[in-house]
Formats: sequence, structure tokens, C-alpha cells
Amino acid sequence: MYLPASEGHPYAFMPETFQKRPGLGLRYLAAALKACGYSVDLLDCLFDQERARNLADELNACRYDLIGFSATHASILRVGSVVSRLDRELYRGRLVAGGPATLQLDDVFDAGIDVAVIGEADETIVSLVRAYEGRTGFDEVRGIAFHDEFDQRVVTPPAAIVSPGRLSIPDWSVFDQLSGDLLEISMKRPYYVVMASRGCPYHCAYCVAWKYWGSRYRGRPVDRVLDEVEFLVRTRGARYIRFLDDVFAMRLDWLDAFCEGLRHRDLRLSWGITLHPLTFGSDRQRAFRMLKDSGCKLVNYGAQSSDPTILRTIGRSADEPAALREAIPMANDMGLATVLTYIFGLPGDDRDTIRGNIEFAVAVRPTLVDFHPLDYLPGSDLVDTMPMEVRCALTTADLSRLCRDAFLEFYGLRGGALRAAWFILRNNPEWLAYASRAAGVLLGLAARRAVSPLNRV
Ligand code: B12
Ligand SMILES: C[S@@+](CC[C@H](N)C(=O)[O-])C[C@H]1O[C@@H](n2cnc3c(N)ncnc32)[C@H](O)[C@@H]1O
Ligand code: SF4
Repeated sequence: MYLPASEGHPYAFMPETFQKRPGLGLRYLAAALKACGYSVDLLDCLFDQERARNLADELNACRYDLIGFSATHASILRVGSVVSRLDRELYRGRLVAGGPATLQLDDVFDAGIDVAVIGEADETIVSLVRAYEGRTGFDEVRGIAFHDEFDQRVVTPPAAIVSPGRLSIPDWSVFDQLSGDLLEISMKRPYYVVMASRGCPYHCAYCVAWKYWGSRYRGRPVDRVLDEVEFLVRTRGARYIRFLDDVFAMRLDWLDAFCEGLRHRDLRLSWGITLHPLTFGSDRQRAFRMLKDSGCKLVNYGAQSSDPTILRTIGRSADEPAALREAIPMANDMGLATVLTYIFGLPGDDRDTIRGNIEFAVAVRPTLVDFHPLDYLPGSDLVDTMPMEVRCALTTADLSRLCRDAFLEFYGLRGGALRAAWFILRNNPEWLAYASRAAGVLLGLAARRAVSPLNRV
């Protein structure tokens, strides 16, 4: 099952209200298990606080043989609270967890989990279920951690990397038609997600993607990705696909074949991607043209900072701002929506460097910009190996205020809202209908808060 971030986790309302990107990992696991004849229920509460609160009752009633939680550092406490209300006799030894939270095994076991599956689990999950059936020993399953009969922690050798060509099509039999990321102004419904590669070759100090998935970029064969897209379009009615790759299409020949394949198969859909500022280098113009001509509507870049010293400290390149200065106007001119994301509170950040980020964004004019505070991720170099002295001196409250002020300045005073509105009206007016529904939810939340007795304390 998927759970929302733990109650009180900062910014949890963002994914729950706006960024309803359906989870993908468990759908791969469901497909792998079903292909071996096991029956699987996917309980998706990623954006459903209410159901998550009552989940233990649901699980106790269903009497499953095995329960698997997908967890991040943000949701692992929530896993613990569900586990604490499960029928202990029924579920003793049968609780499994996977996902990036397994970078912190202590927290996973503190949550009451019996077996942690570390890293990609598309093949490990089947081996683990076979161990539960008594067909092999648990110590023969690679890529897991558990406690033996002497309560000693056993961590088995890492599982072999799953060959990108062997991944099956995720199981989408459970799907919420209201899925979609409102921060993606090009999005349409039905909105699906696909991952065309695994692994990230960059080594950003604040991020765990490369630690968790490994630094070797593993692009999936073009035809397999096209088969998945075709399935989503023809069988599930997908009108928009968000590619979740940390960096989409590291190789131009891959992109060329992919875009050509979309046209050849006559797959008319809109899609969006994430790029790194240095992606495509001097071939950028050609790459943007291919993207645009084959339905890509939005490119999102992690800008992180415009300060060269900060960029170097966090393991990025000081050449990135110059690359973005070229890329953003080029993509804008071709009619792609452009998004820059900034992190406030990186090592070396102060009010001046943060001002520098705002000025940079105003100057290069992306369609959207996102300013958000740094999240200290367990497992990242910033948390695990870099000295505390490098950390930014601004407080969490300062950073939240600075993000809010940056939004107000970029979208209000400096005209960003008008530019975004113009893009939406020209390219995707149906976004307004999606947004008005979310605005209703937000107003409801605000009203409930206003009348809550807590406000009168
Ligand atoms: C899309 C995405 C989202 C989406 C969907 C999340 C989801 N759970 O699928 C949304 C927008 C909701 C989201 C929200 C958040 N996210 Co996010 N997200 C991603 C992103 C970009 C892709 C996830 C994905 O689909 N990967 C591909 C699939 C195939 O992998 P997977 O889901 O991890 O599953 C595989 C394995 O992990 C494993 N597995 C996963 N679950 C389970 C469960 C069991 C039982 C087993 C056996 C195995 C297993 O098997 C799967 C197949 O191999 C990742 C970055 C990345 N590269 O993964 C960040 C990432 C997961 N997010 C991250 C963060 C920080 C967040 C937020 C806290 C952001 C915020 N401030 O709100 C929230 C947390 C929400 C929550 N409920 O916990 C971090 C997690 C760091 C950590 N140490 O936990 C990541 C790694 C990015 C980063 N900066 O490093 N996110
Ligand atoms: C999964 S990353 C993909 C971006 C792209 N790979 C790049 O870096 O150019 C999406 C965004 O999440 C944000 N992010 C990653 N780790 C973060 C952290 N520890 N705290 C805050 N934001 C983070 C960054 O702004 C990043 O651009
Ligand atoms: S921030 Fe982006 S480029 Fe850097 S390691 Fe994470 S996913 Fe890779």
C-alpha cells in the first residue's frame, strides 16, 4: 500500500492537493506478482488521509497473507502508526516495506516492519514471496534485511540490477481518474506516469535518487517504453503521460528513436519530462524540436541555485546557470512550457544568494518556477557525510517565508502569473477546470481551519 506523508510533515498538502501523481513502483510489483499467479490488492492512499487513518481496520478485516508498505522518509512514521493498530497475532512476521525509506533501516524496523526490501524490487518481491512459502530460506533472497531468530539483523547481498529490458508493464487496474499534477500546466486527464530509465549519473549532495537507484543510467529499450505508452493510450485512454525519469533521455539517439516511434505508432498524446540543465548540450535546439513535434508540452529543470559556489558545493556544475540562460528562452520560443525548481537553504545560501535565484528566474522567464525549502534527506551526502558547519544558517521558518515571498514576487510583482495564465489560455484551457476543483478543496480546508476550535486556543 501507499500512504500519504506522516501527519504534520511540512508541505504534505502539496502532493495531496496539487501533485496527485499516481505511484508507479507498487504497480510494477503487482504486475510481477500477478504474472506468477499471486493475487494482489493495491491499496492506494497516497493522497487519501481519511482512508489512511482507518487503514488498519481495513487490513485487519481482509486477513492478507502479506502486507507491503511503500515508504519514504516522509511516510515511515505513518507506516508505524498503521502497524501499531494491526492485529498482531494475524500479521506477526508478515509486514514488508520497500522504497527510499529503506535507506534508514533503523526507522523501518522501529516502525514495526519485519522485512525491508532494499532498492528496486521487481524481481526480489517474487523471491521474497517464495521464501514466505518456504520454497527457499530468507537468507537466500538478495536485497533484503530482517532479524534472525537471535534477533540479529541480517542484510543479504544486494540484488542484481534488474535488466531494463525485462521490466513488465505496470498493473494499472487500480487507478484514480482524478490523478494529475496541477503544477504541470500542460496536464490533461486521464494522467499516467511512466519511467523510461532508472539511475542518475549526477551526484547531488542533497538528493538520494542516485544513492537509491545507483549512478549508472539505465535507459529502457525504446520499443518497450513505446509498448507501455501504447498500452496506456489505447487501453487506458491516457491523454497525458508524465515521465518520472530523474533525467529524461540522456542520449539523443534514444530520444530520436522514441519520438519517431510515437509518430510511427500514431500515438497522439501530450507529455512532460524532467531534464538536467546540461542535458543535450550543443544539440539542444534539435532535441527541443523533436520533443515539441512529438507531443511533449513541458520541460522541467532542476535549477537548484544560480550561485556557482553553491552549485559546486552541492556537487553540481557552475556551468548550469549559463546552460539554462540558453535553454529556457529556446524552449519558450518553441512553445514548450518551462519549469525551474529552486531549493532554498542549500549550503552557502543566505538572503543574497536567494535574491540571486529570484533575479535569475525573472531574467530567464520560465513559464513556471518553484521555490521550496531544502529537505534534509537521510541517506544523502548532505546528511550522512558533509560536516554540519556547511549547513545554511537560515531557520526553517525563515526559509518558508523566503519561499512564500519569492513566489509572491515572481508571480505577482514581476508578472509571472500573467505569463503562466497566457500560456494556459493559449495551450491548455482545460487546466482551469481542474484547478477550480482544487481551489474548491483548498477553500474548504481553509474554512474548516477557520472554524476549528484549535484556532481559538
Ligand atoms: C514521483 C515521485 C513522487 C510522487 C509519487 C510518490 C510515490 N510514492 O510514488 C509524489 C508527488 C506524490 C511524491 C511525493 C513526495 N516525494 Co517523491 N519522488 C517521486 C520520484 C521522482 C519518482 C518515484 C517513482 O515512481 N520511482 C519509480 C518507481 C519504479 O520506483 P519506486 O516507487 O521507488 O518503487 C520501486 C522500489 O523503490 C521498490 N519499492 C517501492 N515501494 C515498495 C514497497 C514494497 C513492499 C517493496 C517490497 C518494494 C517497494 O520497488 C519498486 C520497483 O522497483 C522519486 C525519485 C526517484 N527517482 O524515485 C521521488 C522521491 C521518492 N520523493 C522524495 C520525496 C522527499 C518526496 C516528498 C517528501 C516531497 C514533499 N516534500 O512532499 C513526498 C513524500 C510523499 C509520501 N507519501 O511519502 C524522495 C524520497 C527521499 C527519501 N529518503 O525517502 C525521492 C527519492 C526524490 C529525492 N529527492 O531524492 N514523490
Ligand atoms: C527528482 S529531482 C529531478 C531534477 C533533475 N534531476 C535535476 O536535478 O536537474 C526534482 C526536484 O526535487 C527537488 N529536490 C531533490 N532533493 C531535494 C531535497 N533534499 N530538498 C528539497 N528539494 C529537493 C529538486 O529541486 C529537484 O530539482
Ligand atoms: S537532483 Fe536530479 S540530477 Fe541531482 S542526483 Fe537528484 S535526480 Fe540526479
